[in-house]
Amino acid sequence: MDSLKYIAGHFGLIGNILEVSPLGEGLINDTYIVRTDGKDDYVLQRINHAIFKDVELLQRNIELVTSHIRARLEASGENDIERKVLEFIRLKDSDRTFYHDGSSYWRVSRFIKDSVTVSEVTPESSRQAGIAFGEFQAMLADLPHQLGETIPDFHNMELRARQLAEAVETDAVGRCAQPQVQQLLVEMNENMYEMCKAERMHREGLLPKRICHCDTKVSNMLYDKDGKVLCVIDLDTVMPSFVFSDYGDFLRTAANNVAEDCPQIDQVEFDMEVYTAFTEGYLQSASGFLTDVEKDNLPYAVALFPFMQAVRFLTDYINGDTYYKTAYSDHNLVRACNQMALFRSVVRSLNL
Ligand code: GN1
Ligand code: MG
Repeated sequence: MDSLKYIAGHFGLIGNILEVSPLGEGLINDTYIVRTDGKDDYVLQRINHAIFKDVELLQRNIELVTSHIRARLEASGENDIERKVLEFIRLKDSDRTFYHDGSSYWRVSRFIKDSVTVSEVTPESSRQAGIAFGEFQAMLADLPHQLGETIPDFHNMELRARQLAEAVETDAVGRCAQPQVQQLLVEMNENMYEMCKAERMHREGLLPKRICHCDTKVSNMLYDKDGKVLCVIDLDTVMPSFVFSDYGDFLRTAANNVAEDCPQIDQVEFDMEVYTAFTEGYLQSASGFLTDVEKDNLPYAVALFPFMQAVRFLTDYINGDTYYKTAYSDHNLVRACNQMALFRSVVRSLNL
C-alpha cells in the first residue's frame, strides 16, 4: 500500500496519510479509501484507462458537473453541500484533478462523511432515490456546457446488439457452442428489435437526449443513516443519453430481489413495491421536464436495462472476459443468465 500512499501524496490533501485500503465493488475502476489524521478522509481511484480512453475529457465532464451542482445547491440555500456533491482534489503542483504515474491515471475525491452505500433498498429508500435522480437530471438540464461522451454510444442498444453479433461471429475463445449461451442468444434475438426502439424513436425526432448519470445502480448512491439520499457518486459516465438510462438502471439493481451475479436464477424476481415507490419519487421531481413520450415509455425502460446488461455480460463472456472484472470463469455467464431472468420477470410483472 506504500505505492498508493505515494500516489495519493501528489494530491493536495489536508493532513497526513495514515492508511490506504480497498473500497467498494465496482467492476471497472479500482477504488481505495485514504484515511488521514486531518479533518477529511479521501477516495483514491485508478481510472480504467482501457475503457475511459480520454481521461482529460472524463475529468473535464466531472468538474463541470460537480461545479454546476455545487452552484445550484448554493443558490437553493442548501446547508450540507459538503455531503451532497463530490469534490475532486487538485494536484499539489497543478490545477489538474488527475495524476498520471507513467502507466495509470489516478484521481482523488473527498470521502463523504457518515454516508453508506447499500445494495438492497426498501420502498421508502427507493422513493428517496427516485426523487434524487429526478433532481440530478433536473439540475443538469441547464448545464451551459456540452459534455463529451466518455464512452461513445454507451447505452445505445443497437450498438450493443452489433457488439454481440460480432462476438458471436468471432467466437474468440470457443464459448458460443455452449447450450446455455445458445439459449440466451435465441431469447435475446427474439427481443432485440423491440428493445432497440429508443434509438428508432430518437431518429424520428420523438425522443431527446439529456444529460444523464448512466450508471445509476443502487450502489452508486450514498445514503445517510436515516435512509435519505445524500449524493450520487461514480460520475464517469455522466453524458447525454435517454432519461431511460437513469430510471431503468436503478430499477435493474434495486428491484432485483438478488444481486446481479447471484447464481440462484430461480430467486431473481422483480420487486413491484420498489418499482412503484421509485417511479412515484422520480415522477415527483422529473415530471416537470419529461415529455409524454418519455413518460409513456418508462415501463419499456424497466425492461431495457436488464436486457441490455444481459447482452453486455454475454458479449463479454463470449469475448473471453475482457471488459468486466470477474472472480471465476463463468462469472459473466451467470450475470447474463441472472439479468435475462430479471428481464423476464419485468415483462411478466408489467404485462409488457
Ligand atoms: C459497470 O462502474 P461500475 O462497476 O459501477 C459498468 C456499468 C454496468 C455495471 C454492471 C463504464 O459499472 O455500465 O451497468 O458495471 N460501467 C461501465 O454492474 O461499463
Ligand atoms: Mg461506473
